[in-house]
Amino acid sequence: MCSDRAGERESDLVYLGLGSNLGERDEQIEAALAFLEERGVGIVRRSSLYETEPVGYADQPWYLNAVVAVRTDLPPLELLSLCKEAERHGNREETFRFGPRTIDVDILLYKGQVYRDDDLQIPHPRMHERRFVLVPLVEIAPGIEVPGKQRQYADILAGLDERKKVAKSKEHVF
Ligand code: PH2
Ligand code: MG
Ligand code: MG
Repeated sequence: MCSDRAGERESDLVYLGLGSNLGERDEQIEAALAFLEERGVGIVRRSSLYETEPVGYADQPWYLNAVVAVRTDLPPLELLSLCKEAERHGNREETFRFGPRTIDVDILLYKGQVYRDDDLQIPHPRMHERRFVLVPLVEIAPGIEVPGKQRQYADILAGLDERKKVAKSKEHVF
């Protein structure tokens, strides 16, 4: 795990966001990553785990969030299906938009490409306004750019108004 290949650029990889705010949060993130790895998704880099204040709907427990860089040959929609399978495997139950969940696995970026259809939008449509995504992303990919734009996510993060708390977890380490 976590092997780098010579000449591979940050933008050649796929970035997934993971989040959990119900149950054993760190174990559920681990289990989702193991599930993906067992099905051939190669984890190249993983961020620290972060304790994050809920965004979108405040009255719910704090989340653990992380971002991983992965290598996969799966096209976007097949990867999306696999992420959903990992969520079902993690006993995710549908609640409501922005509501609590045992595990959430989102495709953030896919090989520097833009992808849009009814079921999937890449880049993830809200990632650029969320510190709980951008802080771990920039930790593992400091130079990563918005697909098709010469704009770094690190700069977007620096200029973000959203002030929800995001702190490296001392309790939970990968
Ligand atoms: N996910 C949401 C809604 N709000 N807040 C934090 N801090 N972390 C999340 O992963 C998160 C959220 C819906 O996907
Ligand atoms: Mg999400
Ligand atoms: Mg999701």
